[in-house]
Amino acid sequence: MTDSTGRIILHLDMDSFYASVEIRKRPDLAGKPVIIGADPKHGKGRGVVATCSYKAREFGVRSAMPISHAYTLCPHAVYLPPDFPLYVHASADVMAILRIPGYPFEQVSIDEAFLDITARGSYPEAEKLARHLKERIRNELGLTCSVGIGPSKLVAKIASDFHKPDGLTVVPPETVTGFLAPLPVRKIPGIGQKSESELSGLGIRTIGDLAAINVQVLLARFGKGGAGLQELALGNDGGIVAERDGPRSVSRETTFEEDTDDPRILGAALDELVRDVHRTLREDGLRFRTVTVKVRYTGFVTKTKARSVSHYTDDIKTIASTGRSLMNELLVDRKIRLVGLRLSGFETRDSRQRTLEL
Ligand code: DCP
Ligand code: MG
Repeated sequence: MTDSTGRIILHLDMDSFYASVEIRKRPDLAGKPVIIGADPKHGKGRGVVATCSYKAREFGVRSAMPISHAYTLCPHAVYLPPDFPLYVHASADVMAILRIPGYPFEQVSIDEAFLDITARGSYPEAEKLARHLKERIRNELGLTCSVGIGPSKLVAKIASDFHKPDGLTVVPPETVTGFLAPLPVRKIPGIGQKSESELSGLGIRTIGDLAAINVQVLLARFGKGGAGLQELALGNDGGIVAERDGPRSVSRETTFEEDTDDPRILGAALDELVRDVHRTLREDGLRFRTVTVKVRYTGFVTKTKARSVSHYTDDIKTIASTGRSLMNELLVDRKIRLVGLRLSGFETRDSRQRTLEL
């Protein structure tokens, strides 16, 4: 296991990222409910919410909610379609501020990154750096973010989410247990609805409950993974901050105007997604090994299936045939609302090196 003693990790996550970038472009929208996502079509729209401003969240609107539901909660909001190139550009500006020579850096998504700032020497010094970064992002980019600092990536990430928006939460090692204990287990990244309800069945609701339970109970319920779960509850994830070699996945999805089980419509939609992800793959010079297909059925139940091929490739025929066979496996006696396609398992600099050495 990685020795994580004495590390100081910073996690930064932009506030309502897509919405904030749109509001920066149109200051008249400041303070208003702004929802980025599919066209709501006066409540008949079919897609989902990508994100929304904090004002819109006061009405209960959330990421990934059907846009039609958002419309019933907040019909008077300003609805905007996503402008991905604009967000990618803004993201690059943020990451440029965060790449500081001497501090290991890891971007995890379009709007979040870790920095290993152990070299700052102390938590007060780490906090000063966090304030400085927040100020630069505000002054130079006109955007706000939330920052968490702690002795592991896990604690830093939970801390950045603790006071949003525009938050700064510092959790020195001696306060980790007390900080985590009252939080629901769901706050641990990777614990989803399913694990949450399984844990709840064991009487475990908070991270403190999970930390305190006899590990044998967890081992009996979850097998070997049980001990790992308890380590997470203690704030230990063993992960290091390391630059990633490009994106971790490329994905696209499409929501149908009407739920369908017509194989021609489904096939055509998949073909378009194949062309789309393949274009991005080529533009970014990536080669993948894993194809994942996601299908959302009428009623919002969502299933995914993934398959890895034996060699790294950027071949469109491989994407198409693997995608087709995965989709066929997902066809049941039920209409489909959405189809998604994701490529992942990209070749890294390391794996390329290994290939050359063979
Ligand atoms: N996003 C998306 N669909 C989702 C979740 C997120 O398209 N289901 C996009 C839009 C978000 C961006 O990714 O702006 C970053 O995701 P976050 O989870 O960090 O959400 P926000 O930055 O929007 O809000 P928060 O202030 O809660 O971080
Ligand atoms: Mg964010």
